[in-house]
Amino acid sequence: MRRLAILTLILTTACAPALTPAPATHVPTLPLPATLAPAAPSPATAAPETEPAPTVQPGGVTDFPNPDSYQWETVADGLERPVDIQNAGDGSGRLFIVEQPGVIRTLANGRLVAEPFLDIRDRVDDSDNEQGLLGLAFHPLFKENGFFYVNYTKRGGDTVIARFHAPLDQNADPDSEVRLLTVKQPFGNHNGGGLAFGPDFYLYIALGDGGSGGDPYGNGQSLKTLLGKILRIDVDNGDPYAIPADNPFGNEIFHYGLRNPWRFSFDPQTRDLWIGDVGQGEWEEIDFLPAGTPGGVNFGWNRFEGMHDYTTGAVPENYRPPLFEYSHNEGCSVTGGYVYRGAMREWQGVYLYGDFCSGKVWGALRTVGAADETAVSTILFETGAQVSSFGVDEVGELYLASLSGSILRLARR
Ligand SMILES: [Ca+2]
Repeated sequence: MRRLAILTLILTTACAPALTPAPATHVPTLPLPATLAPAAPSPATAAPETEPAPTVQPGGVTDFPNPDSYQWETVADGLERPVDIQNAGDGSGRLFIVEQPGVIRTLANGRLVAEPFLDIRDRVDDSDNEQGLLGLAFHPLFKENGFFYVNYTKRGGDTVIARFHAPLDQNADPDSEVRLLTVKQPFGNHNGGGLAFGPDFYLYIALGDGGSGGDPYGNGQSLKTLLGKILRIDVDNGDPYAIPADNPFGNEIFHYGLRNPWRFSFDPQTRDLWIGDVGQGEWEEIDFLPAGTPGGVNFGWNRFEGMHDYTTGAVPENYRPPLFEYSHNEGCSVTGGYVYRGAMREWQGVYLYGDFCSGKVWGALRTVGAADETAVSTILFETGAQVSSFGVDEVGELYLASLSGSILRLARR
C-alpha cells in the first residue's frame, strides 16, 4: 500500500502529458525523500519475471492522447448554474442539464429546449452555494417506466432523494414527486449530490458529511448517520424502497468515510467505481473501487484528508486510501468525472476528472495484473471553466459543465 501511495504521488505531481514513467532525471526534483526514489521505475520492468506484466484494464489505451489535438467545444451556454449532465438511455439522444436553482433543461438536436424538462424551484432551497438541485439519475428502464431520480435540498436545507415521472418523449410532471428519503442537514454545505444507478441496478446516492469544516460531529466515521456516505438502495422493491440484502450494515449505508463526494461514476465497461471526494483545506482525492468490491469500505475522512493524517493519525478499520490526490496548489475542489467510452479510440479507458476552482482537467489510467496495481494521472487541459460536473451522452461522448453557464464537449481539433 505504501508503495502504491508513493508511486501515485510521484505520478500525480508529474506534469508531462505522457503515460511513460518520468525520466530518472525528474526524480530528484520531486519533493520526496531520496530513499523513496527507487519507486519511480516503470512497474513493467520492476516486476519479477514470474509475475504477469501489467496490462491496462480491458478496452483501454496504454497512453494518453496528445491533448493539443483536442478541444472542449461549447455545445450550449446561457444556462443558470449548471451542475449535472445526464442522458436518459432511451434512444432519444437528449442530454439533460441540471440547473442548481431547481430546473432540468433538455439539449436536443444540438439546441437547448426553451421549456424545462422539470421545474421544482418552488421546493428547492439554493440559498447556500452548495445547496440546490444537485443530482439526477434516470432509471435503467426509463424508456419503459418513465422514472428518474433527483437529489436536492428542500426549503430549510435538508436533503431529499425523490422520484419523478416523465411520459415518453414528454416533459416531466412536477406533481409526480415521490420522496424516497429525507436526510437532515446540520449545515448548509457538504450536501454531496451525486446519484447513479450501479451495474447491479441499485441506486447509489452520495451524501456529504453535513458541512461546517473538519466534520465537527464525526459523521464520516459514524455508522449512525447517513451523512458522509455512499448509500445504496433498491428502488424496484419495497415501499418506497428496499435495502439490498448485501448492504454491509443492514441499512442504506454502502461505503463511508467521505467528506463531500460531489460526483462519482461507474465505468460502463469494467463496472469499476470512481469517486471524487472534495478535500478540507489542502488535498483533493479520487477514490477507486474495482468492480464487485463488497460494501463497507472506509474512505477515511475525517481521519485522513487525501493521504494525509487529519485528526488522530490512527488508521481506521476498513480504510482504503485514495487512488490519486492533488494539493491545493493545483485547485481547491475536485469534480469526479467519467471513464471515456465514446467513439474516439485513443481515449478509451481514460478517466477524466477536473477541479472546480482551477479549471484543470486530469486524465487517469490504471494498470492491473502486476504484483501491485499501479495508476497514473496527469493534467491534460487548462479549460478555464468552473468545472462543476462531467457527463456522457448515450454514445459515451464526454461533456463538462461550467457553473458560469456553459456545456463543453471533448472533441478533436
Ligand atoms: Ca479519503
